[in-house]
Formats: sequence, structure tokens, C-alpha cells
Amino acid sequence: MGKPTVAVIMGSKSDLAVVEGAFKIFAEFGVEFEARALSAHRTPNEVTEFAANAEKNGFKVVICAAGMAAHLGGVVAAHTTLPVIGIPVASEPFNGLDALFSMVQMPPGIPVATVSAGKAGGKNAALYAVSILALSDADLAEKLKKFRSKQTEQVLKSDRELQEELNLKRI
Ligand code: RP5
Repeated sequence: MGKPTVAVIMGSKSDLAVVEGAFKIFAEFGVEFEARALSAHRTPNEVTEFAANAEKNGFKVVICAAGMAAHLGGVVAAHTTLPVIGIPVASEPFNGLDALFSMVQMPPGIPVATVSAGKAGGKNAALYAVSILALSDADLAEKLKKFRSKQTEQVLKSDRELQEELNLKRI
């Protein structure tokens, strides 16, 4: 096992279900990651320290999943120039709109690349991190192209199955 290149920070362990999709993608691509549950509000010192040392510690991308006021991505991005990807997590009473607006409305100068809310966001955040890492890793770039081809084949296969099912129903 090599040193992790991606840091995945969730604002609370209660966000785990959303980031598990990211873990699966990293396992598929053989990308090493470190996962932490650290809150911008409840553990501000630890978040700041982690972000400030992330580049020195070998990370190349940081993923931040957070719900509610969702300042995590912004606080991390304020303390590192590494690319930061935010996943808005749904919670009561606003079903994730609060987190989405918070992440997507970063003031100019400190960007957070916000992906889809919820579980799709977990998967897309990891794929986006892979595409960033693939810029300087030819093997990873090849794996990403194969992943896309396989995905295309799967969709076309399900389209063929759909056509068959619909044809059968017409008889
Ligand atoms: C955010 O508050 C977390 O990211 C989580 O989505 C939300 C609720 O946290 P818990 O009360 O479940 O710990 O900081």
C-alpha cells in the first residue's frame, strides 16, 4: 500500500453512507485514500490543521462531504491550494438544499468544486478526483477510459433489453 493521495473528510460520521460510494470507486481504481470525520464547526482546529498540512502530507485532492450549513469544503479550501471537491449531504429540514447553496456559493477566490448531492455525489466526487490524478498518471487515465467504455456498454445493453421487453409486450 502506498501513501494516500486523496483525503476524504466528512463533517460527521453520519455522512458515511454518502461517501461510501467514493470508497468503492477508489477501490475499483486502486487509489489510496484516507477518510476522516472532522467538523468545520465542532472541531475547527483539527480541520484547519489537517487542511494546512494536506499538501505536505502527500495529498493531491481533498473531498469534503457535509450537510446543513456545510462550511467544511470552504474552510478546507481556505487553508490549502489543493483542489477541494464538495459533496452536499441531505439532512432535515431542507433535504440538502442548505448544504448545496452553502457549497455552491463560495465567494470568489476560494473555489470548492461541488458535485451532485447525496450518493451520486459520493461516486462523482471520487471519479472527479480520479480524473485530476489521471492528469499525471497514465495508468489511471487508461483505467478511467476503460471505466467510461464499460459504463457505455452497460447502458446500451440495458437499452437492448428494454427494446426486447417492449417488443414482447406488444405481441
Ligand atoms: C454536518 O452536520 C455534517 O456534515 C452532517 O451532515 C450534519 C449533521 O451532523 P450530525 O448531527 O449527524 O453529527 O456538519
